[in-house]
Parts: sequence; structure tokens; C-alpha cells
Amino acid sequence: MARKPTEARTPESADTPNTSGAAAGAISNVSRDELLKFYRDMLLIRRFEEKAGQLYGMGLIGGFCHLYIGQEAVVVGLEAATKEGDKRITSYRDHGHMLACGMEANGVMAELTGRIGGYSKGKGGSMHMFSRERHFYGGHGIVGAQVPLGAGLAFADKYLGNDNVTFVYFGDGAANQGQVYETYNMAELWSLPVIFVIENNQYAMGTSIKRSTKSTTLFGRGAAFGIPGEQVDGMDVLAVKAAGEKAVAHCRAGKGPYILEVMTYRYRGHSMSDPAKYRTREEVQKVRDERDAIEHVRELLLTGKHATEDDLKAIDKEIKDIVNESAEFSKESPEPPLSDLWTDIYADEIPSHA
Ligand SMILES: Cc1ncc(C[n+]2csc(CCOP(=O)(O)OP(=O)(O)O)c2C)c(N)n1
Ligand SMILES: [Mg+2]
Repeated sequence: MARKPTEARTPESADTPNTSGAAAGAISNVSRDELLKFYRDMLLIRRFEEKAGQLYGMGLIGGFCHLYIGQEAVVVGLEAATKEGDKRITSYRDHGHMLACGMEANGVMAELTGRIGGYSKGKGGSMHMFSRERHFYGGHGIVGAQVPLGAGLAFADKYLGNDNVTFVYFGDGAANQGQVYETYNMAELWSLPVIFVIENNQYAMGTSIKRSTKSTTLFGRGAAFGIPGEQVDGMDVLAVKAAGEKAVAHCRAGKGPYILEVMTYRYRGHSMSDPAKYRTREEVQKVRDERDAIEHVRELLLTGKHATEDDLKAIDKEIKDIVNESAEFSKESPEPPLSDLWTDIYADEIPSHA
């Protein structure tokens, strides 16, 4: 890999204060255990998505399916900056977000395959999964729709007087939606504790960002509303975490919203039916070879002697077992009965926030 590896802190130095600037590149704000966790969490997303791709190919997953392969460091880095109670909401490219916030691989895979053991009892599929327990609010197929909804989640927390923060994830394409700017205006006006995370993977379906806007520095658009923000290397999980911590501190201090434009790349097509004619194989291969986020952490672990090849092999096996188990669970879980067509349409109870 071409880039200069960032340094990991050893367990002995784990109490040293973090003196790094957010998103500054070389960062040393991580312990060995956390680095191993990053490796494990990113690998789980990648292997899970590879398996989902296989099951889709076998006809076991129907409908839409948008894989997150390549973008793993974004959500894993930001989750490291959260505390219990924080909320997240995202688009249809959502499997990674669910796994990163602690939802079970079994439940996510079973939902993809339309089985009763899934998070939406097999009735939602890839784009419509939720977990109130893990504060995950979807899963939204309409581009940009999650942005005002996310501001609403943050409004609820502000109204209730707690210090929770909401992470609203959306893409570079969604950043051209009008509702994003209406939301920016109100979020800043009301000082809502919301972090707008633009996952800039440089494409919106087959349209490169260079063809969709002349204003390609997306975080900078917040300035029109008084919202601060910054660009982050989304292939460097440590840089993402540091930027996330800075944004979270801003929100928890009551200073209102913050924008993180996380520069990333998706290796697979937009969805499972993508002709891939809008970019070259060489372009994709170059990012894989030179910027891959998992390889980066792997190298940090090995060169810093924080783990051996055998340690990493053991983690690889552990992840493979979890993913295989989720596929087995999904095949064994039954399809929902026809009578379920008439359930879960209206809420049976009014949620209490006391
Ligand atoms: C309102 C709306 N317009 C168009 C679409 C079709 N569509 C689905 S995904 C997508 C591209 C969005 O790209 P981006 O926001 O960059 O997210 P990414 O897929 O790269 O994660 C489009 C145009 C849609 N689902 N909703
Ligand atoms: Mg995009």
C-alpha cells in the first residue's frame, strides 16, 4: 500500500491525551484493542456484504440490494465517537450502519432474504430495517428523505433535554436535494444536535460528482447557513474517528449541527443491477490497491507489532463463522405467513419517551 501508515498507540500509552487534530492524516489516538476492534468491525461488514452479494446471485435475496463494500471505515470510525443513546439514520446503503451499531448479523441477513427472523420480520428487506433498541432509524429508499427525518430525531432529543446526538448519513448525490438545505436552515436555527455525514463516494448511481455539480466541496455548502464542517479521509478509520469526536463535542456542547464530508469510494456497483459503464476497472482497482481501509488497519497492526498474522487469521475465521451462521440462519428461518400482510401497519402502542 502506497500511503504512509498512521501510528497506533500501544496499550502502555493508551492514557496519553489525544493531541491530534481531527482529520489531519497522521493520528495516534487509538489503543491496540481499539485498532483490533476497527479491523474486526470493518471486516464483518465486508464479509457480510460479500455473502449478501452471493445470496443475491443465488436468488435468495430479492428486490433492491446496495452494498457498502469499500466504505466500511466511515461508519466504523464514526460509531467509535458515539455513546449509548445516540441515534443514526441513513439511506438504502444501510447494512454496514446496522452492523456497526450493534445489530445482529443474523437479523440483518434474514431480513435481506425476506424471512421472519429478520429485523422487520421479513417484510422490509434491504432498505427498510429499524432497531429502536440500537437507535437505528432506517433504511430509506427515497434519496435525501432521511435528512429532515434525522433533524426531527435530533429535535426530539433537544426537546427532551438530553445530550444525545443524531448521525444523519447521506450521499454526494443526495447532497443536491432541496430538502437537505431546508433542513440545514432549521437545524442551525434551532441549534439541533445533529451531525450531517455526507458519504462522498464520488458517484450517484452512474453519475460522477463532476457531472452533477460545480460546487464539489460539499461540506462548504453549510456555510450559507452558518454550519461548520470539514472534509475527512474516509479510507482512514482513525481520521474518521477523530473528526467524529470533534463533531460530537460541538453538538453535545449545544453549538448546533456539524457537517462531515467523508471522502470514500464504493468498490461494487450502485446496486446489484449496475452495468458499471461509467468508470474504469482500473479506477476501482487503484483505490483497492492504494487506499483500502481494512488493509490500512491490517498494516498498522502488523507493522506496529500489535498483532501477528496468526492473530489476524483467527479474527478472519471468527468473522467468517458469524457471516456463514447468518446465511444458515436466514435459510432456515421461515417466510412470514400471508396473515402477516395485515400486521405492523399501524403502531399498537404510543411510544413513551419519559
Ligand atoms: C428522490 C429520489 N430520486 C431518485 C432516486 C433514484 N436513486 C436511487 S439512489 C440514487 C443515487 C444517490 O446517490 P448518492 O446520494 O451519492 O448515494 P450512494 O448511492 O452513492 O450511496 C438515485 C438517483 C430515488 N431513490 N429517490
Ligand atoms: Mg454517492
